[in-house]
Amino acid sequence: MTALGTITGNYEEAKAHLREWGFCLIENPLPPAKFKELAERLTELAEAERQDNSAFLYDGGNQRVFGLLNKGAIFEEIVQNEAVCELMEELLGYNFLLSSIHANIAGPGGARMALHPDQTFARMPWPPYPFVANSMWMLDDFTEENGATRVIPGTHLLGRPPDYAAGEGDIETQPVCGPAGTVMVFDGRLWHQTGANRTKDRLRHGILVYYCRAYIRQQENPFVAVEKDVHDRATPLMRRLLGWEIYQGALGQTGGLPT
Ligand SMILES: O=C(O)CCC(=O)C(=O)O
Repeated sequence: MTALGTITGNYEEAKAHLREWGFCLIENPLPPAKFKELAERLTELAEAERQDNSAFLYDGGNQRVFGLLNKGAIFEEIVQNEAVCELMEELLGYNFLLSSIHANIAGPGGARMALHPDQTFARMPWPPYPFVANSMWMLDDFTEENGATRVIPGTHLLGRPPDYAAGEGDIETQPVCGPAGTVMVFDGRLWHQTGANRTKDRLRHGILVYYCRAYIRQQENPFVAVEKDVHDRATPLMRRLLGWEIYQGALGQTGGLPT
């Protein structure tokens, strides 16, 4: 048991948590050595972007590292992770797409983020299912002190974002904690935020692998933003996730219907 949620290796149980709470926690979908490799690569990238002044720094101590598909083959591996993809299919249906992959590093002094669901781009009314869903790969232990992602369980069922004018942006949230090696999968309608990092010297490294239904526009345009060599070596699953496949014979055509 964590502060909130239950870490499980049983995907039927995880699907029940997604339905009830809007998130689930899955245990080591990859061996610990892979998480270590991810953490090392991300630390190297974040440091290099700080050094060459290209780092995206915000909220008083936090850093985003964008476009990870171009920044190491290990990131290609995690977007295709079998366990996460099974849960994404449950949330987003057949032939869902990769929307983006980037890291969010919560650093000492980093502020709590505004409370939000991920599908704020979608106009109301929302249908009774998510358009998008996210996964947070915990590369460090996520604790309340170091800025674990905070949520309000069950808000995915409200079918709307918080009403900020009515003060709902200030409703108390709870941290979703877990040891490094845990992945939180969450419904795009769930109200959540990055926690404040109240440590003196500990970074919280997390990678957000974000997916969308096959007919929703991807957050990052893969044909413009993803390097040619990544497309060239893409597996059949990766090609589908990037958006190379035609969906239901209708979307993604290049010069008419396939014969
Ligand atoms: O970093 C986190 O804990 C959550 C990030 C988040 O909510 C977002 O990027 O939309």
